[in-house]
Amino acid sequence: MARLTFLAGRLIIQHIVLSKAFSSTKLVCYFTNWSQYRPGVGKYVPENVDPNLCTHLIYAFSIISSSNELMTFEWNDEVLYKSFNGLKTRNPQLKTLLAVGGWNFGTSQFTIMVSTPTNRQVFIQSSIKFLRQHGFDGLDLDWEYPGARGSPLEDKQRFTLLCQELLAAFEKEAAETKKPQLLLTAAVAGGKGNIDNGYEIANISKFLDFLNIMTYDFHGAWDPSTGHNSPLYNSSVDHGEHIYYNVDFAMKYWRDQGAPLEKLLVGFPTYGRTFRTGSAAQGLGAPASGPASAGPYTREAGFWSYYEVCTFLQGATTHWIEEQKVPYAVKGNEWVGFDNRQSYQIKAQYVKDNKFGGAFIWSLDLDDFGGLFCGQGNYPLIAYLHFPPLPPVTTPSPVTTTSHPGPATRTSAASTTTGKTTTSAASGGGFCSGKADGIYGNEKDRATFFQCFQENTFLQKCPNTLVFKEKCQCCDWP
Ligand SMILES: *[C@@H]1O[C@H](CO)[C@@H](O)[C@H](O)[C@H]1NC(C)=O
Ligand SMILES: *[C@@H]1O[C@H](CO)[C@@H](O)[C@H](O)[C@H]1NC(C)=O
Ligand SMILES: CC(=O)N[C@H]1CO[C@H](CO)[C@@H](O)[C@@H]1O
Repeated sequence: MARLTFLAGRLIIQHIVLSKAFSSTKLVCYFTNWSQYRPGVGKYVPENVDPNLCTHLIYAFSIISSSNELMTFEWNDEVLYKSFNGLKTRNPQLKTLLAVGGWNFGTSQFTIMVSTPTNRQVFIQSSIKFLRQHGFDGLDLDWEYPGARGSPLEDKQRFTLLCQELLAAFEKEAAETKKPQLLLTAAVAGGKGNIDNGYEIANISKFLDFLNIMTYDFHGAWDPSTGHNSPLYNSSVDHGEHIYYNVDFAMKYWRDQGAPLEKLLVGFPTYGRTFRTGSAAQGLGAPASGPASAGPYTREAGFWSYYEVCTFLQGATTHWIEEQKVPYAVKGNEWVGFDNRQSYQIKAQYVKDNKFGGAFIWSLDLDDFGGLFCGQGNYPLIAYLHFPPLPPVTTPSPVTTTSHPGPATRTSAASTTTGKTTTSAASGGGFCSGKADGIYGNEKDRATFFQCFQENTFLQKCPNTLVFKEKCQCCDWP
């Protein structure tokens, strides 16, 4: 008993020493207000968040009202804020921020808000009140993007003014109330054109506590050929502007224009981007015609959560892009570029080698948070991120580099035992012949379902004891 107590004590001390030594390395994780609507086991609410996984949590998103005030978006945001900020009782070191904006919110209300000193002050004062009222520790600006998507070029300077005035107001409020000062951060573009149009880098870096560089969405179904969502480096198939579309270029571009290293956080996606390819060429840079089928949980064509990727990987062929240090997988005519533990390990080493301030994750709900799909435990990607990084993953190698068989050659059932989901791939003549792309229940076995893509039949098995439900078109608890 005494020995156990002693050991436990040592572990705690080690933990404190370790967290102190690396306390400057941040791991910032985004929570999304819409993942609560995912069906079945995809549903994600603040109760699913592990309060010890990340150093900072960011709630996405709040919006700006037509009277320039910070406000809620979802009908139940205030309830969610409460349980979200309540996570801090279980980890007192944890900091929470509220993000404002996001891709869908667009730019127009930001443009109006920054256009006059009065509008900016209304926003700033309402933000302070709102953040304090709900117990957040800071504000994360997610304007996508100043100077783009309808936002005029002068918004570049006005964004600087917004950051400057927010910081001044946060300092003043902290001095007056004797409360710890609110944090001010921003999620900013990773694409060169948007960076050039959007930010006075050296100026805004002075006012922000840290900057989340969105080093993902570099390639997707909007492109005419396959490319990776978040490659670490460029590739030999990159031409024109595409040579800039990688993590390494974006991070060094921000750094070299005056953003301090310790404020720069590298974006780690917990999702992949998909394409539909022909059957002749299926490598990197192969012709593509739009997205693969939507995932059963995320239900957005072109985009699969890591746990949906895990289902797809059973029976698929996985390749490693050596130049870019990231994997992709192919099955039938579907192609996905994603991140796994191996690419996370290499990117974490990159963060450390280049002395960046840490990493941020988009997003918590897209990892295999419940450990049901990938056979790698809860949060297999996020929990794998350590600073300094763990040694490279060796056995079993998570990627193969075999050349893929054409769809027609995959006639036998190829079931695997690595994950908790198994798949058999059948030929074009099976269940899906004559059927539209999509997911179909299997009357003969409720623990399985058919995924049809261009009349190819893929029999998928639900993880664990889950069964397929027609209502959500997904696997769920029986
Ligand atoms: C940004 O910094 C430069 C150099 O210090 C300065 O000339 C410029 O006015 C600043 N921009 C704004 C909007 O304050
Ligand atoms: C591509 O990456 C390599 C290795 O990082 C680098 O040396 C090269 O300059 C890059 N090419 C371009 C066009 O950016
Ligand atoms: C489900 C849903 O509608 N979620 C919303 C969360 O907040 C953002 C604000 O940017 C909305 O755009 C989302 O639609």
